[in-house]
Amino acid sequence: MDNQERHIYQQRRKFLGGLGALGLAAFGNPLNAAADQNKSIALPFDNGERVLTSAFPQKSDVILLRTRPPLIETPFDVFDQGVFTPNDRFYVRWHLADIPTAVDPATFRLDIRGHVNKTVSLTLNDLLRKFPRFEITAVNQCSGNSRGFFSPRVPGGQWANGAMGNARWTGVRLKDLLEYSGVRTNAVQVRFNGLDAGVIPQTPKFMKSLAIDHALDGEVMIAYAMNGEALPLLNGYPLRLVVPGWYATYWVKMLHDIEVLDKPDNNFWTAKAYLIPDNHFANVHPGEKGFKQVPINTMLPRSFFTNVRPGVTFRLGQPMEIRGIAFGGLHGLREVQFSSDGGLTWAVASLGQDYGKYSFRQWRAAANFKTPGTKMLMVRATDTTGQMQPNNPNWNGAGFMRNVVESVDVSVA
Ligand SMILES: Nc1nc2c(c(=O)[nH]1)N[C@H]1C(S)=C(S)[C@@H](COP(=O)(O)O)O[C@H]1N2
Ligand SMILES: [Mo]
Repeated sequence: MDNQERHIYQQRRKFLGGLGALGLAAFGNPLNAAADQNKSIALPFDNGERVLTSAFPQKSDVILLRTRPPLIETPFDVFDQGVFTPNDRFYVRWHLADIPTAVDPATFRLDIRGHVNKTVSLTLNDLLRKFPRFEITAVNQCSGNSRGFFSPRVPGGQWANGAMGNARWTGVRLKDLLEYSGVRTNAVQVRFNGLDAGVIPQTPKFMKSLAIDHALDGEVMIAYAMNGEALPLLNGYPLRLVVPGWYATYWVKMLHDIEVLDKPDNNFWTAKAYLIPDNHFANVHPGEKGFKQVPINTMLPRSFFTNVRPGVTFRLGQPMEIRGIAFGGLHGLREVQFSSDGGLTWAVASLGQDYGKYSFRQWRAAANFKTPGTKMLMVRATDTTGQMQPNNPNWNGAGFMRNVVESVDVSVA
């Protein structure tokens, strides 16, 4: 067992040690947290100055984008420390401002209704006792991760690359719950609803739907734990949907209501929001109009440097380890390649432990510069279908699905 595994194992033991892990849920005034003005961080684009805050419940040293509803980003150095993103550093994104500041695990119910044979209302204990435990490691990435790098700039949360995180999710398969309730033959979609709401009643509830076959694929799950502990409130306590390989907009938090539908969901958040240009990289020209749009769906491969910052100086002739993280998106990761000469030549990076096809994976490569000057380091990932990250960035008005090859300029002296 390496250190990371041991840590997870201990966390898991702690979790298995008692249902007490699900028994927390009251916080004082968490959602109006004021920033701790002492620490700040500069994200690498114009207007990227941000405050680091520990004022939100169960969160420490995270990047504040917006207080209410919360938008908080993971500082990128966290990703150098391991492939599991700690819960207290994990990014947070909510659309609506009326978020419960406490959820009582004793009275909480998860309802399953609609086109089912029997309507059910499950307690957290039911989930723990009546259904097999299911676990998967998967990357949770916001559709708008890296939006701040779009050129020309686009409106929306100005994230750098930290609107993502990787965790081991524990809970139950959605399939098991739907089969328990009994899906009727004419079902087409399943809709998920959380406990959050807008401040005025006219605001549409945040609900997302999945096709029935997807919902029943045996991988889509309902998590009650993240990295071996109850979900932090802001990451969806007590339950959230986990949709491996799909953008996080589908990962409905504080999930309390599942409705099986016999016609396609027409609600705002499924039918009108989170649409992308209907082409592989969600790519159009600024100003382009009249193109077909479809709901955002599966994630593309990405790779990042975690131990090299732009502008650092490397010693001439001194071997250096370059490392980072990568993931395959919907399909697993096949390979990561590294270039230390601006993409003229590429070497295959070595990969760290494999925690499954939806997980982050660490990569490592060696660099040894023989000439001084400015060098461009690049990294690119290929998934198991042979799909590689593109050389040119995509663009769309919502700033979704960035996955361009990452590069960083360093100097050698
Ligand atoms: N109930 C609810 N679930 C939600 C959202 C929301 O606004 N309300 N936002 C979604 C979006 S767009 C993202 S990116 C992820 C963020 O997950 P996290 O806050 O746990 O990182 O939650 C998803 N689930
Ligand atoms: Mo998102």
